[in-house]
Amino acid sequence: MSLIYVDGSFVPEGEASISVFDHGFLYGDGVFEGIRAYDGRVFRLEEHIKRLYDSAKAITLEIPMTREEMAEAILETLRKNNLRNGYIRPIVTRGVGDLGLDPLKCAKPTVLIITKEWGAMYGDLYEVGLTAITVTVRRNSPAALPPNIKSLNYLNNILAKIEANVKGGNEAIMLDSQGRLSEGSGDNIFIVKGGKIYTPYTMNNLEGITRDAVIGVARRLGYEVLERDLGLFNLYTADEIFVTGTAAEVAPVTKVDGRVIGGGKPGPVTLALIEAFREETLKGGTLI
Ligand code: PXG
Repeated sequence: MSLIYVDGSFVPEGEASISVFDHGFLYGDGVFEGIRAYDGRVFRLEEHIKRLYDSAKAITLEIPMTREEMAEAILETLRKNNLRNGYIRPIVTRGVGDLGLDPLKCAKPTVLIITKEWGAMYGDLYEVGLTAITVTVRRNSPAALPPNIKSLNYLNNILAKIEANVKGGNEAIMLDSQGRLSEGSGDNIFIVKGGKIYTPYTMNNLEGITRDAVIGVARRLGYEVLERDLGLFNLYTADEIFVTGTAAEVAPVTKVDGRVIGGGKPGPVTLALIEAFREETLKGGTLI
């Protein structure tokens, strides 16, 4: 059984708990990260911690430890669990309050770190490609709940995933309220057209750390990568589509809304990026 970091202590999984009055539970009032370790190295730990603290800042949540202490707590949780490959989920909630939603009633944020073994999220779909569905549920408007905040409030994404499941897809693709391409339920989206790689601006999606890493490796391989407003037409007529995320890594999409993409199999650019990203995860990183 794994050990969970709960407010500075390591607690066996079966005993790790939070209060029913915790506003993370009651209102989704909190932030989190999804991080991965590969072969004893935590991939882009500093960037994940930066995003965690930025998300917290945006919701005026003061994390009760320094970034260095957070990094050390993450590494220590991995060590305590003897994990060299796995998934890491730091969570900071507003903490215990009363039944009213006012965060001023919450005296102290709750800090949790969960770690787990984790393999390839989409199994053998990396070889054949995902079937994606563009869902009717629109991505939260940045004017209401900015998608850049990795908050505990994931219902928008879950509604998208439900719709994809119902319609027989492996992943949902979300548009924003203007019909611009936004992102998947838990990953960023890219298209390849005429040898160039395109991805939406990050106004209407989470600024993914895998997205950033993939843009970096793609440019190093010599591809032009452009941020651009994209719509359904760009999606349906793409030569290749792939999604990126800590869980998904780089995953090809070969079918969208019944349209076959790139002959129905992962294309050469996607395959090159899968390979280059894999290599990237095995070098650098923070040693556990
Ligand atoms: N968009 C959204 C909405 C996400 O939640 C990404 C993009 C990709 O970001 P990163 O930084 O991971 O490249 C995410 C991250 C899961 C799961 O269980 C999803 C994420 C992270 C960890 C687990 O589906 N999404």
